[in-house]
Amino acid sequence: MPSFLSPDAIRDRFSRAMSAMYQAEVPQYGTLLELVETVNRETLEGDPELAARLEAHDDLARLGVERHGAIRVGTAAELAGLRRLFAVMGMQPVGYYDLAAAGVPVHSTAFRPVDDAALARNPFRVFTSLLRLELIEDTQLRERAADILASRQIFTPEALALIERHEAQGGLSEEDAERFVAAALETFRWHREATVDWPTYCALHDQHRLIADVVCFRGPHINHLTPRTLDIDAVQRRMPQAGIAPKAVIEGPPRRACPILLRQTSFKALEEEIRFADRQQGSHSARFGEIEQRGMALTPAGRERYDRLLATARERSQGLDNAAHQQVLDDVFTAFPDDAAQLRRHGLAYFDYRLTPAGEAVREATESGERADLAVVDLATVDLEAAIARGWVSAQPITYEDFLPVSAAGIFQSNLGDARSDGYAGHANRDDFEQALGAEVIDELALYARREAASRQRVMHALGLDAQSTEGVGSAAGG
Ligand code: OOG
Ligand code: NI
Repeated sequence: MPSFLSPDAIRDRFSRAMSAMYQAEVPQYGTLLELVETVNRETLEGDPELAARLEAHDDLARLGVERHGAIRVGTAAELAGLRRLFAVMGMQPVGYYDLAAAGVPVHSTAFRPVDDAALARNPFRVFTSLLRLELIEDTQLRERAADILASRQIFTPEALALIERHEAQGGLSEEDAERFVAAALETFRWHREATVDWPTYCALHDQHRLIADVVCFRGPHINHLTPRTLDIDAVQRRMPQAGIAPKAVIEGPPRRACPILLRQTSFKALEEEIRFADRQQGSHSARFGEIEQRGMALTPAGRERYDRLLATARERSQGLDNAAHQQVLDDVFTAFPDDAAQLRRHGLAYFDYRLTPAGEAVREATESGERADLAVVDLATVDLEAAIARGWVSAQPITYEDFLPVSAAGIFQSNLGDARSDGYAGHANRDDFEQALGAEVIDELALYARREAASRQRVMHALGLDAQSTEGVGSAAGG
């Protein structure tokens, strides 16, 4: 029996290697990491209750390693190859994001781990976009771009061989995993040399900077790596002191007592020296820095309300600075409950249920057959709500592990100074994307719903309340 290194361990090593590479190449990323670490430490010291809550639900240990990255590819074969590469690390395509409507000619998914233990270990995610060449209007240029892309290979022979070995054996040995991490890293490395001459670069760049970024280089260089902060407003405020200029506004929902979904901000892409195939010297800008603050995952009902309120706020906050923009968001989002119990009862967010120490005592009593201490309780009346009210069960919001299309478009755009902001006419095309990927993308909402249902079942079983109905509780009741 060969012994394999777990996909979680491979992912953990890979995300650390990627972070080290990016830190060496983009020093501002290192500065940002330090700032985020400082703010996180100060936030936890100032809010021991938050620290305890994160700890109790496996969210604290991962904080220091938590990152997401982003890459962009040009062809179906490249996207499918990435699916196989990320599978070695237990990362699967979750969610479909259409950015064409916001004027960015790509559609995307996020490769990420999906189960609780894997997320707790290291939730490393990579936002992966596929260029939609069909949105280039100029036929000749479109064909030229397709030809250039068709002739490149973004994976090293060693990476390909190890992906195949993983698929054939069902895993990789420790030694192979080490080699895999090093080989896979090559795909995401920055190259100072473009594969095309200067006129070709300019022609593609004139269509859209993103097209030039995807087509003119040897591979899909990682364009940012994003640490997770517990207080994005504080980091945004302190970025200039650290010598980093943040983008104008923080994307996503406003600051809340109960944070929802995802808030993000970034710093502008660097202008980097490039040598073109005709020996022309020039520059290209692609790589930037970003931070994120993650809140709770919303149910379809919660998400619908979020999308509606965000659209209203955006109409009112065009052109405003961050402070004014946040004020508008605050005002508009008063219509969204900001109390965990209410969010849960109204089925707006997903929750993870666990036994409290008091609940553990009830479980032990149940197991040993003596429920003397419960004699006063008519168990038939104890449903999940009652168990929570009795202090046997805690409900902790489930962290949102995914992305937001409107925010993602805002991040793209802040780095594409000249980008068109009017949408492309082409419609979202999930089928095409899945065809290119060679697999279906996983529905992120189904993952949260399943996780919530499993946690509910576990506590009810532990308390010997399985037979109870769970009607009216949280999101499972919604349709
Ligand atoms: C991806 C931009 C989107 C996010 O966090 O929403 C993104 C890109 O620029 O390739 O990273
Ligand atoms: Ni990002």
